[in-house]
Amino acid sequence: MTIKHIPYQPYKPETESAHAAQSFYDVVNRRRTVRDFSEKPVPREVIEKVILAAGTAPSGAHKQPWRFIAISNAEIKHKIRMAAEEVEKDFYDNKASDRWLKDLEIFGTSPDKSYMDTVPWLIVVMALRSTDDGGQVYYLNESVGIATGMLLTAAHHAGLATLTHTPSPMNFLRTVLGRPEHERPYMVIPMGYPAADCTVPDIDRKPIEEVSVFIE
Ligand code: IYR
Repeated sequence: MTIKHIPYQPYKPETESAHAAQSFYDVVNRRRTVRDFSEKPVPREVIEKVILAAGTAPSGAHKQPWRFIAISNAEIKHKIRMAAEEVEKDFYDNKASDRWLKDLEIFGTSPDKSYMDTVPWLIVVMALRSTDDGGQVYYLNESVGIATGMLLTAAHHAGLATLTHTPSPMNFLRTVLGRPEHERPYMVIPMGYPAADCTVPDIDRKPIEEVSVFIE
């Protein structure tokens, strides 16, 4: 049995595709990972829309195997900061290889995650290992990865800055947040306005020749 099919309503940009593609690129090309956030509040409604945008991602058999835990509660953010700093200390002091630390050196990252107290929202992305009623999910990492990318893009489009944080191991998130077994912590995304004096590393992006192969 197939689900009822309805006419597709194509999205038609107001300008021709070449122009629309250029302007979207101009917008997303300004997205940067940010580690200094402003305390300026972001209304819950904005975060809800950003999450809804993320949830438009395609997923294996349309199981939508994700949940976005949006935290503005100062105590919970602080708890997450403390637990994240503990695992990060272990990462920087013991777990990371010399090569890894060398690759990170230029970015000046460290176990200090004080931005978690400053930023108005922490979004913890959960990958659902099964549906809420115990059903099978498919292509879990691919599906959640796409949705997370869309979350970052939607936040950027709304003028918000983000950071992709992957404390390792991150199982503590499920305990701190009291989430069920089938939710696997996938990423922590601080989301808010950048601090007024925020700086970012002066890096380049690979040119089209390097990131693509065209077979025409
Ligand atoms: N998770 C650590 C380390 C880290 C690893 C990579 I790869 C980065 O691109 C950035 C940081 C941390 O958050 O500091």
